[in-house]
Amino acid sequence: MSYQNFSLSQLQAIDSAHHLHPFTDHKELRAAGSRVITRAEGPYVYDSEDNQILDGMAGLWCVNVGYGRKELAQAAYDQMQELPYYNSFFKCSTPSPILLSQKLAEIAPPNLNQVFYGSSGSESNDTALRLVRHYWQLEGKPEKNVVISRKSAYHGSTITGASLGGMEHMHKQLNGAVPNIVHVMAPYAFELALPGESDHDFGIRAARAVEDAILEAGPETVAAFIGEPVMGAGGVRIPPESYWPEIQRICRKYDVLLMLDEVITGYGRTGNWFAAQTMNIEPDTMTTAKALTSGYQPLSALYVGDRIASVLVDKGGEFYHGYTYSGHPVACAVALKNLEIIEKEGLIERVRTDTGPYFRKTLMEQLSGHRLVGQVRTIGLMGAIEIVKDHDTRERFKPEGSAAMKVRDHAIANGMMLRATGDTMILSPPLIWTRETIDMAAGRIAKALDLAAAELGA
Ligand code: PXG
Repeated sequence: MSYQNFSLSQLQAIDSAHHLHPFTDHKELRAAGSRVITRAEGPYVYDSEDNQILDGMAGLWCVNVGYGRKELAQAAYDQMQELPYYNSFFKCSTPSPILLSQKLAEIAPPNLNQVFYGSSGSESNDTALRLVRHYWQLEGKPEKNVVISRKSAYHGSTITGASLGGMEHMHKQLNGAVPNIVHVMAPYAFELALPGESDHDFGIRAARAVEDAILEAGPETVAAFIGEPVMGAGGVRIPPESYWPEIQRICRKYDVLLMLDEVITGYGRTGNWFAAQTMNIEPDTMTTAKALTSGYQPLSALYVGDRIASVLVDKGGEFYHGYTYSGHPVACAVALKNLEIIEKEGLIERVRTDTGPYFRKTLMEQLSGHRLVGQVRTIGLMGAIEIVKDHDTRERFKPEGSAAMKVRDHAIANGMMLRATGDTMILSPPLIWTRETIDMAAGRIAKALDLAAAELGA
């Protein structure tokens, strides 16, 4: 691409004139001008001014094998040459989604053996809801169509995704969400645990909020519960160990399906292929996207459990649902190669046994005592740093989110890409990070915290 013929200010002007960005206040963006990222290699991204930035977010929770993987480019090139596109409708198929489906069944929890493809997490969550409602109709229980979700959940940005999610500001803009979706408290002990309440007790209480919602709606009307194993965009909210077993028990008791959203946690992030394995969860559907291709191609896969799949196949007739790009051959070829790289390089085991524990130890030792830090928590290679005004009382700065934004700005200026959500700093780096990369990141974040503290007068 010949963007080199354009100066940064020219690119910014064109961006402002024609490009509407996701989740962006455009007046603000256009006043400041966008940061233009032009290339990337390994764990680093580079902007148009050739600043090297260590990418603590793996793009947007997706580039698990890091940047610059020639094998993935080659897999896409080869597939494009041979067969760039053909559909999977009308009794057709193509080899790469066929082989990918087999691979996905092999790495998934035992009762998940079939997949339905889309191009994004939002699309696959739409498919999941369609399928769950269809399932209960096929079972002769059409009245079972309420879904329980959680506040602050993120399940995508289409109307279905935003409705399933629990972001109030998103609901407001919908001006009419998908009906029959109920949101209960999130398992977020840092803000919601009662004084003196143990982590275990809080986890049980947060899970019982789901049971209360089921009883309030009437179990005969509740189709499913949906949740991210670890809430990602909501702020890497890691539930207490007691939470998921209790959710599983409650779902079984009331015959409520369990829809797991592993769009962020899937493909190695928590030290296993899926968080379902890390946390021993047995879902009926499992949504995945992002790291399935390490973000090199847009692709999502909804895993459909045996219980739903067998009814769909035996009794369902035609399922009136699907996308032009369901099972896209190029995206699926890249996914296959990506999974091969993850396996060949032992990235998941490395997260589980080495870099994950080292990540936790390093962030705890170097950051958790900082005066701006209220809590550090990690699981695998994802982590959160809570920004507070007072380390002991956990009082926040006002207005909400302003302090974390300062930390973020200093971090980026010091070569460290981080994300802030509210007053929570988030890290979700590529799985190729080594102990040295973790040390480098911790040093840069500590420096950003010091600079922000000085600016905030804390
Ligand atoms: N489920 C979960 C758990 C997600 O994190 C989606 C579904 C939707 O996926 P698509 O591919 O439709 O975007 C996501 C996406 C952020 C951020 O700011 C997070 C996501 C997307 C964009 C921004 O952390 N997660």
